[in-house]
Amino acid sequence: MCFPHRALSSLLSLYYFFSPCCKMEIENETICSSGSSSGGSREYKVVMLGAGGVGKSAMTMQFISHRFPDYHDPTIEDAYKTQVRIDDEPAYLDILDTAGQAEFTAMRDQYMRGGEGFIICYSVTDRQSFQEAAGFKELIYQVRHTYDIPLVLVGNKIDLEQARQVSTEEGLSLAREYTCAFFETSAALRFYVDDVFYGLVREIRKKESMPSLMGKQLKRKDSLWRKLKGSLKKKRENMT
Ligand SMILES: Nc1nc2c(ncn2[C@@H]2O[C@H](COP(=O)(O)OP(=O)(O)O)[C@@H](O)[C@H]2O)c(=O)[nH]1
Ligand SMILES: [Mg+2]
Repeated sequence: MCFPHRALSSLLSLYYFFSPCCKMEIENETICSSGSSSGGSREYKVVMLGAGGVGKSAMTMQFISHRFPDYHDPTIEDAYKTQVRIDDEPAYLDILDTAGQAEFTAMRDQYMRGGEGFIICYSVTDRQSFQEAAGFKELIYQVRHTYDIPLVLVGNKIDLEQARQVSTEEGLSLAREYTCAFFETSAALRFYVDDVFYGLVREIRKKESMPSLMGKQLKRKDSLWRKLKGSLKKKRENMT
């Protein structure tokens, strides 16, 4: 594989951040400001969204185990856990790597409801995947009835600069529309992978610090997430 380092070096400084405007809509669901915890660390429920083949699994694997898989079954939908320190605070990330077309999966509503933050991925080499990314916020809204959800937008595969179909400006413009952080990444080269997950945790923490949401309950979200994990387990058992 050829990696155009010169083109990449100009992209290496890319990190865009748009502060979510302080919408005062309260979610239909209850959210707890303290969240659930695992072994003393705050647990963050993260959902990877995006068209098939954009690199959701590769990014998750790189983040969790610093490895770029040769092959990852595109139909496998699974959850991964890891503990990291972000801004000097421990964080326990529970990452759901979705597969298939989110619009049609039976589990979609469950993970849209249970997730605390979403990473919306597209590939910079695939315009169709960018168009799909533009629809995800609306899908989340249909389930959550608020736009005030922690999000990060990710344009992956920047190592394939020669095959680029989506410009940085277009990604930036969608992130502005979403009022969310934006990163261009390469899961293959592990460029900006940590920044994506750290950025999302920072978004969730920022949202929690908003007084309007203090004191709410996370119990419902926890039980939804547990139910979702149960469905995933059942699906895996049926496959074997
Ligand atoms: N060149 C390049 N290939 C990538 C990158 N990320 C993923 N891929 C490849 O794209 C294909 C789909 O990746 P995968 O993680 O399975 O996509 P998913 O369907 O979104 O989970 C695989 O062949 C990966 O090796 C990347 O950053 N650069
Ligand atoms: Mg996958």
